[in-house]
Amino acid sequence: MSWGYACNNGPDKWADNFPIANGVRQSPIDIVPGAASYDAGLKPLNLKYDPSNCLEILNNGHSFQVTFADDSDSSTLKDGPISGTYRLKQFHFHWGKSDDRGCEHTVAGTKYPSELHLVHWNTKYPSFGEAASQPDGLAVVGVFLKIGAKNDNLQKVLDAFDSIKAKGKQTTFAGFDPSTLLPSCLDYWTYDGSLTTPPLLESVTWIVCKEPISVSCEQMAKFRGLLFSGEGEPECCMVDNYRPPQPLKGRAVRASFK
Ligand code: E5Z
Ligand code: ZN
Repeated sequence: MSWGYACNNGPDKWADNFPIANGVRQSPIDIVPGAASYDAGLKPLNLKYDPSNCLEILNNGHSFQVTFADDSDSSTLKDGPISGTYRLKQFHFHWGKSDDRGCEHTVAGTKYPSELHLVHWNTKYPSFGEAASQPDGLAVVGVFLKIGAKNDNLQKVLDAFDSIKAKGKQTTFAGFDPSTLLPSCLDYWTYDGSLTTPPLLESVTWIVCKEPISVSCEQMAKFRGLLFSGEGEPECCMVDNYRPPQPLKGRAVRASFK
């Protein structure tokens, strides 16, 4: 059986096939702001995204992702806690069945209804696939979503959902600027972690933004209309596709802000 988010194949079962689930730098974590240390040496994030790199939107059966052309340095993350140049590969979200849960990271136990992940890979490696198994291979920017005003930039993504309802469906999605999904303040926490889905590789420098972006209840309902299931299979709504916080195991969490 392949991994998922149900009782029989969900986060509690992942260690059966991916023993690294019990590793030393697993994600997500509960971020305790009072226990994070301000590091004056942490630089501001330097994000430059070219909307013409945006290619397609895909329901992969675990989430949906928007994929970018990553064969040049035109959409990159630099500075912040990392060295060198990381290219944007894709962004995706995790969310809950109801508005009281759905994020992966939590902040002193506080849960948000969703979390956005912008996934970048270190160009000192030849490809995303090779970077994904290196300790400094990936950098993921996490952004919390909180219930509030309708998000008109996010709506452009949601408007494509009719074409990707079932697992395996994809459609072209051109010209979208992912920087329109970032909060106005880019203060962040950072720590060394992992992919939050199998293969759970311990290759991610996590950069979690302090400031959430807004999403309306109606928009959250649209996320929950996607399906884990493929066309022709019994319909199973895509909800609760998040991993709960994992043990910190002595890791440092640093803050870019006081
Ligand atoms: N939720 S997340 O941001 O931590 C995240 C980001 C990216 C992935 C998973 C979770 C992801 N998964 C695909 C499988 C993978 O990219 O990571 N494979 C890596 C090795 C590989 C050849 C890929 N080898 N191609
Ligand atoms: Zn993710």
